[in-house]
Amino acid sequence: KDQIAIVTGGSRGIGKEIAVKLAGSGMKLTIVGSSTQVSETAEEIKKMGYANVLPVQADVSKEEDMQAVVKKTLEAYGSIDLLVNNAGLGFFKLTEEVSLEEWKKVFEVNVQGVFLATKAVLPHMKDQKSGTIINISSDVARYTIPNGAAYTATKYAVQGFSGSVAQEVREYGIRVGTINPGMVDTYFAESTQGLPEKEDWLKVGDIANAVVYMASAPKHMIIDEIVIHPFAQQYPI
Ligand code: NJP
Repeated sequence: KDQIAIVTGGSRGIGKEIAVKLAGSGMKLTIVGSSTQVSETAEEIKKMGYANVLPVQADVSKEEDMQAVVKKTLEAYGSIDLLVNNAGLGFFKLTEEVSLEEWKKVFEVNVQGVFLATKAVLPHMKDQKSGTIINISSDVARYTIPNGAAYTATKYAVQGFSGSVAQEVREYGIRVGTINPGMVDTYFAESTQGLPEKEDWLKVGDIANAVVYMASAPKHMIIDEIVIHPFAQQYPI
């Protein structure tokens, strides 16, 4: 049977490479992004030789959008086996400089978005009694950092949400896990991918490989969490 995946934030950065590697592993895909870039990215991936890439322009923080993503995926492919909650944003500044709008926005995308996408796929995964949900969290949920309290708080929330849902859906054969990357060279936090100063950082493929590994684990096995960071980034262990 064909294996079907939804990747949020699949238009660039880590999510785009997750999409490419999942397509390379034989999966059919829906990629989600809030801007029109998602369609261009789908065309790019198709040109690599992977025909089954459906772009859906949707905002993960909107319930009707995420319900529509699931509906369109089921109409196109008939099933959903993997959800990768990857869409996310971050900004880094002193706490007193964070506006309430910024605080709300980062929670809406990073936490509410994970909730709404998960909520939308669960009825289908429960019916089919299988499925995998991988949430791209962050190493900041394991090792707090200064100047990123709002972002850090969202990723702790993703950890808590993931652990709780994992227990809830276990009896349906559904696996939930997180991947917690350190610094990855992407467009994250208004950055640009490929800058020379990010040469030592993780590459998008490092995280995409972890997703493929986690998603393709045999059914008797669950990988709860992978923490992965550049060798150049030292943790206070
Ligand atoms: O970031 P970036 P990454 N609805 O900015 C999409 C985590 N992480 O790949 O909406 C739907 O290159 C956006 O598309 P668009 C991080 O927290 C990263 O690095 O069209 N989609 C784009 O495709 C995040 O969870 C680092 O602009 C929305 C994508 O999300 C994940 O990795 C370290 C959206 C963002 O691509 C991927 O981030 C770490 C919305 N409302 C964790 N808002 C790191 N890079 O160092 C955004 O620990 N997107």
